[in-house]
Amino acid sequence: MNQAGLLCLVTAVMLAGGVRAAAPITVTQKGLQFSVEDLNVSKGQVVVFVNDDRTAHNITVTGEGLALNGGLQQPGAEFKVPFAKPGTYQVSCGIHPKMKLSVTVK
Ligand SMILES: [Cu+2]
Repeated sequence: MNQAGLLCLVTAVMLAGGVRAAAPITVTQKGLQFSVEDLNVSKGQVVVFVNDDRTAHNITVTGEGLALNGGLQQPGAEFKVPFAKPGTYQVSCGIHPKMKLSVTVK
């Protein structure tokens, strides 16, 4: 096998081996709660927060040095959060304090 062939093979193995981040996970907000209370994701995985309520929400994400505020999220809107760093994160709603979700990134 020549060098170009070897490079091709290495690339194919990397792609097949899940070097790419896992597919996005969707979490919905409905009835003033998140669809799950605890979530495990892989490093680099994206969580898509969908507002399935008739009222606006405000996603906040804190943990591992991250402090993210998604702003006002209207009904039907999506908010995507990539979790790049392993650790534990708290997701909540700035408008509805009872809405809480814990995300563990491995
Ligand atoms: Cu809310």
